[in-house]
Amino acid sequence: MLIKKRTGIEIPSSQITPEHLYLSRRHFMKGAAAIAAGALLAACRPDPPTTLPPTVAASDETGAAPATAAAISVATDELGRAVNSFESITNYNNYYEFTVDKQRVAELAADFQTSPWRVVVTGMVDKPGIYEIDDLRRKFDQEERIYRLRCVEAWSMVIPWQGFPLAQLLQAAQPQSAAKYVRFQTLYDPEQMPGQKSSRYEWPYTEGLRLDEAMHPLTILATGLYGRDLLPQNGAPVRLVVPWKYGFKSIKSIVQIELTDVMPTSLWMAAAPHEYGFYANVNPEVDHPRWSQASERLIGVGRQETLMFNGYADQVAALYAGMDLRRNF
Ligand SMILES: Nc1nc2c(c(=O)[nH]1)N[C@H]1C(S)=C(S)[C@@H](COP(=O)(O)O)O[C@H]1N2
Ligand SMILES: [Mo]
Repeated sequence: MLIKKRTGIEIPSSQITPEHLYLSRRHFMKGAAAIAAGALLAACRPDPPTTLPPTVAASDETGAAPATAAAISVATDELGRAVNSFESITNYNNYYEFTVDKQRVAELAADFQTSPWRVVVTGMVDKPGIYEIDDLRRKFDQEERIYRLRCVEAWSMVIPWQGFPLAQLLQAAQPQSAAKYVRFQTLYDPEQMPGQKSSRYEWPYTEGLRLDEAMHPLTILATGLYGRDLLPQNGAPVRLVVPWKYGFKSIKSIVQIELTDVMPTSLWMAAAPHEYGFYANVNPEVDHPRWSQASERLIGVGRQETLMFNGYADQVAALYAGMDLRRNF
């Protein structure tokens, strides 16, 4: 876990690590031509072997040349895995409200209105509240966290988020002693989010955590990545990030956070209860009914073994002491 404490509301670019600036500038300045050429290169290059050490410069899937070792050595997670490129993180997304095509989310979400935006904190709390997005940035210390994101579909990325621990917001709301769970809800607006017109899922997207999971210091509300505000495709203006759980728990574009004594039913639990449970902890030993979870494709690097709790076992395994992780999947 890499925590760089950030103070203040907006992170001035002078405070962003030179490595990130380097990485982002490298990508922002690359023209479409370079990317297209890279894609060609990528097409005729095999996936690196699974044994590739993560510290080896990881090129992104656009095939762009890897940054120099010196430039990326700091922009890694605590396991030494290089952060994915800004392009990868913002152009390969799951956001079913817009489309199920990961490579078209960015384009279809581009005009999504994320301002003004309010987040309601409600339910079993002594201090319910309505927060403007700027309140969230101002009232809670913004930090940078480099986290692995492991999708249940067996691909993964390393993402440098900005945000703040959800615990800070919950503490401000003062949960009542009967509160046991936190339920999160995405904006419901089928005009802006055409995917919500599909009756296949029970909209709006909802997710849930046990209160102790929600209070865990690794659990954050993210408002940015790579030193910039979130783009719509990544869940602007504010989304959850729970790095030891499958990516679908990290609900995007949140408008409501409710404390409750009932275990919330998530959109995915409702859609396919035998495939998606409440916990959804990353677990290489418990396969998805339709595919193995033993390994994953780290975008830009290649296939590698999946780690228990996505590599955060030291910090979170105690939350599940004595639980049958096969039954509580
Ligand atoms: N509202 C909402 N949140 C969502 C999703 C979604 O479809 N809708 N997809 C989830 C899934 S499956 C993953 S893997 C992550 C992807 O986050 P990213 O696109 O920012 O990498 O968002 C999660 N949060
Ligand atoms: Mo996912």
